[in-house]
Amino acid sequence: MTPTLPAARRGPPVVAALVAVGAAIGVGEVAAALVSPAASPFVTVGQAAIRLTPEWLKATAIAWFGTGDKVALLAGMVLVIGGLAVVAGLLSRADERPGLVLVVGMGLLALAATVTAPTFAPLDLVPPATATLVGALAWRFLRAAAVRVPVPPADARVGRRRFLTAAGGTALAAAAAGTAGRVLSSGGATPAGTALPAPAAVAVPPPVGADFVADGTPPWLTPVADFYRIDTVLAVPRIAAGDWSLRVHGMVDREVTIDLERLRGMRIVEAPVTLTCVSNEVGGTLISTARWLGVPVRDVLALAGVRPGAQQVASTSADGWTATTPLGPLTDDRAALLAIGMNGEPLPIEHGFPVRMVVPGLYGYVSACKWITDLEVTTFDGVVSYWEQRGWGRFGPVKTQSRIDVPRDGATVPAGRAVAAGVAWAQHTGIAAVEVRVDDGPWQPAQLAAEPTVDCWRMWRVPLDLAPGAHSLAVRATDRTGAVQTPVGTATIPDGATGWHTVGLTAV
Ligand SMILES: Nc1nc2c(c(=O)[nH]1)N[C@H]1C(S)=C(S)[C@@H](COP(=O)(O)O)O[C@H]1N2
Ligand SMILES: [Mo]
Repeated sequence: MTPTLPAARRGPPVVAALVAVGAAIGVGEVAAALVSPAASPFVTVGQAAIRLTPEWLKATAIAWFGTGDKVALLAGMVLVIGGLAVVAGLLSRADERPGLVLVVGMGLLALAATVTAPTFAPLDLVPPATATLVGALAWRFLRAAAVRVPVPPADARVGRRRFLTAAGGTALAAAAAGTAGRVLSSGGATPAGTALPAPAAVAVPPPVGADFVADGTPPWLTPVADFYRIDTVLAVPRIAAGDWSLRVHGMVDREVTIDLERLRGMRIVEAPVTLTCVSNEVGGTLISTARWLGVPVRDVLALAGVRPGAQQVASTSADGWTATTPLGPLTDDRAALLAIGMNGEPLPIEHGFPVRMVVPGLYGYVSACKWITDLEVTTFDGVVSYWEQRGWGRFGPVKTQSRIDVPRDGATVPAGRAVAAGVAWAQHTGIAAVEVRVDDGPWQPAQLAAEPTVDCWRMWRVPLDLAPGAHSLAVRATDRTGAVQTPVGTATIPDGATGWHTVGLTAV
């Protein structure tokens, strides 16, 4: 008869598996910080999930979690990894392989995510490789200690104390490594203290009478803290000003690479521009306005000399995201900028520090590349952008739209005189009229605020007479070509939502 070992408990192998995957993730963080800041295996796997997420699932995630979709993804990853560790731990009482399979499987996944990332460089292999090795060693060590914790009534104290010391020590080291990694890789970019060059000329007068804030519209210029933010990055690229450069190449007479000092020395322009996201639903808030300070894109393109036959410019960010913009809007007289300043401050990291592109009249996904590092002059078929690859339109001009900000949908207001107010936009074309309709009544022209530039949104207000009862308000805008906003509702994909924004209210 073979001697029977005391049956191991369930808990310790589970704790061992949780701590081992924690150790792998923590070591991955610190290795990334030391070797290749953007190559954190945890973030890289999340980033691959974002790249591979089908459109319908992305739409569902945004519908459920809104702009908190990234936090939801990271939380989901933690839950999945934790759940798998619990299962592997439970299966590992008699055999260490389930835990090894988990750690090595996670490592292979991270390696695959790393080599398929658009910014892959060989050094990026170090963090996932180190993480896998350390995770596997931690698992073998902790599991060996775990199975020595016997089930009572055997004297469990010695085995248990040894295991708790090993697991606790490893967990602490993993947490320290993870924290150190996060802290180290959050250095680098420092927008604060970078003085901005002065613009050569004040492009537009200060916005006087451009909003109806007293009636409930947003301010004409959006404070940076309230400016909407959309991008695919889980960890924002942190580029030190001194490390930044922009390569201009492709269908050009001569390839040029310019650094920040050279860019700052070029002709500086400041212009207010309203940015809009193509994913903005009718009535949505993915639209904001800022004063952008920077160098006209056409001046930078002129340094390189655009060759005949070129049709568009592909811009690439430090994280490998791409946008393609037709040459027309980049080279006509509009304020298409390589921006370094936003509302009088250096560009915040979240909005693209040190340099991003802004083009009036185009949705952000085809123009507003943040953390920009590369401009390739090409043909329409030469480069297919990140979102075009995922089924979104190639060109992305902003569609004429309008929104009711007050009264809010579902509001109860006093019957009688009421003021409705909101915003309308048709960037680079301009808004000529806004009308509001109560129920099936006549369209009533709204009063328009000042229009400092056609590249921005335009605020409106209209006094209404509301009889007691339930009502619905609809708004529609007319742009400066005379085109009236269509009532036909379409989805945001492939090239922007259409339809009239409508709110329901009760007058009492
Ligand atoms: N590098 C990078 N730039 C990007 C994006 C991105 O995912 N990555 N998203 C674009 C989209 S879809 C929009 S709408 C705007 C939003 O800019 P903001 O976050 O400054 O408002 O940035 C654009 N620039
Ligand atoms: Mo967007």
